[in-house]
Amino acid sequence: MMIRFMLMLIACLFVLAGCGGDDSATVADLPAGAGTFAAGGDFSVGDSPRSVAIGDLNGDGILDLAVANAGSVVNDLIVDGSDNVSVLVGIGDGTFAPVTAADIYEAGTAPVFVATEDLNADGILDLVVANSGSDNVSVLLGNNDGSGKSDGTFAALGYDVGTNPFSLALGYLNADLILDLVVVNSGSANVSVLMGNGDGTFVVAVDYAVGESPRSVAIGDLDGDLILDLAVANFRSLNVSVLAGKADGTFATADNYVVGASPRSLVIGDLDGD
Ligand SMILES: [Ca+2]
Ligand SMILES: [Ca+2]
Ligand SMILES: [Ca+2]
Ligand SMILES: [Ca+2]
Repeated sequence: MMIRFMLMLIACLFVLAGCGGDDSATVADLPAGAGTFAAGGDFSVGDSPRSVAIGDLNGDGILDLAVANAGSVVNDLIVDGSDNVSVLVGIGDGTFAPVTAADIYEAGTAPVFVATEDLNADGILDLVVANSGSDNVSVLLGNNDGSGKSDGTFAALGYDVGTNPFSLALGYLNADLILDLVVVNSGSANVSVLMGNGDGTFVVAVDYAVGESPRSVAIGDLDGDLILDLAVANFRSLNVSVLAGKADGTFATADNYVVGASPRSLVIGDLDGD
């Protein structure tokens, strides 16, 4: 096996957004020159925030937050969902404006993960949301204000994926320089790969089997062929699935590697410096 990589498993770090039950996002400021954090403040969002993404979502040069409000999800079962995403607009001093109705965007049922990238290369950040309860992802494209800048609002599209999507990652899986999407489906033991069209839309998902109850995916070139591969942490089968990428954005059947108990998250890096 020529794969040269090491996978570092890290514990589930729910930074900023709580694991459920607390309906506010906590922000800590990093003082200049210091390696410590001071309390920044609590800002109300929706029910049971589970994930947060950071970016300048309204194009004013100040970082903002998008928070996925999952409602109550217990052992993958949705008890109650607020089914939306809250956008907290940064003021520039480390605090955020109060969320108003205009800052709340409907997603699918029980959104548990949110990421932000510019999917259609218009210079305006977009949001991608994994909806655990409705087995789909919501793509919220940032709206143009008519002058080429963000107007601070989003329009939603939806794409079906596997059962109980838990998290997702974005990367350039083929050579078209258009971002593509990988969604981890905890309930159906697979990942859904959705190739981007360039206009913010995606083609219908292609699914690849992985281990049981996958929770997290990382994208990186693990075998040095300059084509991105996937590594998936499988919570219940106690292993990591590695799917070697092909140049067209498809993937080989997974190779599985045993790891410790209940892997939830992983990162890819050159850990031995070679
Ligand atoms: Ca902003
Ligand atoms: Ca965009
Ligand atoms: Ca692509
Ligand atoms: Ca590769």
